[in-house]
Amino acid sequence: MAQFIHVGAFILLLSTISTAQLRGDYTPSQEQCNPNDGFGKYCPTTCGVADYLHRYKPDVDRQLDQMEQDLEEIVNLTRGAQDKVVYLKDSETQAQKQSPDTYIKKSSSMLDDVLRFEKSIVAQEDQINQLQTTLQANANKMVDLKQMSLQLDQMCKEPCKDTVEIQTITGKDCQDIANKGGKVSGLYYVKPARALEPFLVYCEIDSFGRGWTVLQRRRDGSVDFNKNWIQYKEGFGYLSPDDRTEFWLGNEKMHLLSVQSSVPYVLRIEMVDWEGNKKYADYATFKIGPEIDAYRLTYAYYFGGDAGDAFDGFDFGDDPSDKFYTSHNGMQFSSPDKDNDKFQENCALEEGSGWWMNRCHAAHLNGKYYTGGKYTEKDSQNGHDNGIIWATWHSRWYSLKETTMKIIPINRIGAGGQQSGVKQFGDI
Ligand SMILES: [Ca+2]
Repeated sequence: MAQFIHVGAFILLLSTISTAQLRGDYTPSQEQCNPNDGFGKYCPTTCGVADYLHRYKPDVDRQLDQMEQDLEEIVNLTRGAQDKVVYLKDSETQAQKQSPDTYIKKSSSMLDDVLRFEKSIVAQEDQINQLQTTLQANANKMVDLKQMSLQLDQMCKEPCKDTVEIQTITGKDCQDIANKGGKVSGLYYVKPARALEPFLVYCEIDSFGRGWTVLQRRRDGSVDFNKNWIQYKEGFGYLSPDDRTEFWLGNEKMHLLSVQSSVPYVLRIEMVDWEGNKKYADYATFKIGPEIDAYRLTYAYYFGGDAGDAFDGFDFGDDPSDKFYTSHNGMQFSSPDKDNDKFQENCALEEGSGWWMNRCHAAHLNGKYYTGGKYTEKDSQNGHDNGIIWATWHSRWYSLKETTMKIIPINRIGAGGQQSGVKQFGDI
């Protein structure tokens, strides 16, 4: 190709020179140039040719470049054409082979589809299995419900029974009821001397004909004893004819019962620990003052028992005044919303219960119910010993399982002797 350009350039050069000469715009210097036969009569000298070439070289170069570009374009076009030919040939070849390829592609695509469908089917099968499981579960539930429905139908055919049986005999307390012939323990109405209305109590009537009026019962922690003044005043929890529930009879009722007669009462406290051991403590001349005196607790003396006299306080070893400040005789009643204690704070509020708080207690039967007995500062509210405590029997970090507070006229407790009372309790 370079050679071709060279020849072309030469031809162009000659034609350009002749054209210029003919136009007469070139006047070569005779002094500088020697005639050269090669150029004939029109002179130009080799120098003139050189000058000419020098003057026209840029144009020639430009034109040569242009030519080169043109030629390159031609070459490119040629090459493009060749490529097209090759492409067409290939296309032809491919066209000949195309049919099998299409089928391969199509079949491959179909395989993909099949795989996809298979996945979808597996997923749907799982869903169907799940739905079948749910369906089966529902069917089972339906069967259960039908059975329950049948049982309920059967029950409804039987006449309804009043499951709470209230005894008909009434009296001023449970001993009075026992004296009038009441022989079974259960629910009775009593009307103490100064009571405006009779109210329901649980009477525990034993084989000696003694009628105990029950004031408090803990047995399973089913009732929350974290209550306020009004609730402790009126009573809370549940009375049951078979002594299966927990309750606080109420400070007002306790007051009315305990002050009604010239014959003083004995308060008996019975306790059961988590090992099944049973102990009791009796207090003579038990009285609860009126509300105006904040239901103050008083008794004459510790009447006996095997649980020890925790109402008299307990020396915990923390302070010399422990025993004095944990005694209960003469204490007013405190509740979380009413502070009548000897402590700068409110014991009842800090411990979450109502009681005849001092600063605060050695005995506390309305404490929090701790299943299992043992508890720690971490378990308790504000780190206080707030369980069901009888410090002369178990540690203050041991909460009792069951408690009962009940009263009986003092002249009846001797029926069969004090020991018989113990024996009776042991037989429960
Ligand atoms: Ca206080």
